[in-house]
Amino acid sequence: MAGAALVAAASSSPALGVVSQGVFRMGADASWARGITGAATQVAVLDQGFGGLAESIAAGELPPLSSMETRSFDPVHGLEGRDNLGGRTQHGTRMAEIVHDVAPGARLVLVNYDDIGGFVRAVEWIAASGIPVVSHSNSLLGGPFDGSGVLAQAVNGAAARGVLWVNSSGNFGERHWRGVPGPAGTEIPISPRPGETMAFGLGWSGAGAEAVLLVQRLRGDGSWAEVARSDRTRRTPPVAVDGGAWRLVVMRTAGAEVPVDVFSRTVGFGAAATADGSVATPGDALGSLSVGAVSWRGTAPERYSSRGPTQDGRSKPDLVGPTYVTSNRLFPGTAGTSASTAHVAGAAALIRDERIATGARSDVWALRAEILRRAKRLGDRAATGAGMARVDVVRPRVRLVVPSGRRPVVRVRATDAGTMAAVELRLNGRVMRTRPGPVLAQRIWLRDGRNRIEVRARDLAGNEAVVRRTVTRR
Ligand SMILES: [Ca+2]
Ligand SMILES: [Ca+2]
Repeated sequence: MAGAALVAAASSSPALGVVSQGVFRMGADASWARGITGAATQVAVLDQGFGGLAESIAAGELPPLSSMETRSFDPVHGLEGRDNLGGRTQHGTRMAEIVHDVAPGARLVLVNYDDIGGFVRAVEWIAASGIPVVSHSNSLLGGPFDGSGVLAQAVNGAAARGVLWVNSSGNFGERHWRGVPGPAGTEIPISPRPGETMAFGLGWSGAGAEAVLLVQRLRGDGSWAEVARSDRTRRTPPVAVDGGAWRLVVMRTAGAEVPVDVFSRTVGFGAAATADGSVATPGDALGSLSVGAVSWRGTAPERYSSRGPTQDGRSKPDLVGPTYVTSNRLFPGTAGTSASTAHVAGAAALIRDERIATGARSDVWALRAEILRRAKRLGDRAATGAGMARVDVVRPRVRLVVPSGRRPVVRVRATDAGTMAAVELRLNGRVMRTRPGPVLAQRIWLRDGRNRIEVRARDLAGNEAVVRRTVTRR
């Protein structure tokens, strides 16, 4: 079949474990082919928890502990940590596995935190340690979301000290609401399922304005009972759902009428959701390279992937990374803007190493600019920014060898340092059958008269080469 995709699944080797499909989508393997693996760059994976770490190392999906550094800013649970809802989590371990897949030579620093204070201390430690790249796949739901919040300021501070901060834009495309609530309150309908745990946050811009979010449950007599309300961090505590009917009420309590953003950790807002402006913090930070999600197979942003603009009208996310990948065979289909972010952080390590190897500037702003320049443009800029993260920006190499004598055979060869996606060969406008494989090596038997040959070769990172040649045989 002409144009057949030559790569379908994650590749696997005893030395590297399972390697994420996103590696090949970004063309990270083209860097590996030149000996660039991230060995000159430390990458901090910042998360709330690293459960399952020993199992991952034993499975060969992460380097031995002696080759990594760890640091915990969770005084209660240590590196194992807990997630936003207080549950056990392996999230950080999954993220580290992805960074390791993309940049297997990079030295990983696993850092976790419990909440806002721990986050700020972790950021300070990372910046003071001189770690050049951070992968952080988490969002805080307490605003503001205009780049001025506590987390955003911490990230900006790290960027000013030379840290390339790669952050998820968030998975809130269907879990975000925006409106101007009145003093009597505005209702947001929700339909949580029994067994779910809910948590919400809200934010607004504007001095003097205040708002509060109430989580309410329907009573037997038809009135609504308050179960939880947002605190001074503008977040509600987790609420366990054991059935019943629920709603949110957002209420202005002081100051001018301003738009208020409400985010939900788990429960969708259905038809009431507003996808625009759904970037949480610190993905809203100026100093953050914020990452949205596109499947490693596709080009369209995922519906859940948070979209810009920020509350103060800036474009975010900055780019997207591949998601729905398998980086550890026990966890197929790791998804969300989280996985995308870890891929981009790994790509940043490779691109930084390339710049160091060629003597180019490797500081945070030069690196950031090059990552955005290399990205493969996609549609829907509000969701995809500069496009899909890409390490490999070199087109496939196509060679046509035309015989000088009377031998009626043209030899065609198409190769790429990364992974080839498709090669199409046409003779006089007709697609020729080609043998699938990473390298196209084909012979074309010429007919008498004019032979129009066209070769189209596209790598998985989206670089295409088109070569046309007319050979006349008498
Ligand atoms: Ca792996
Ligand atoms: Ca290429």
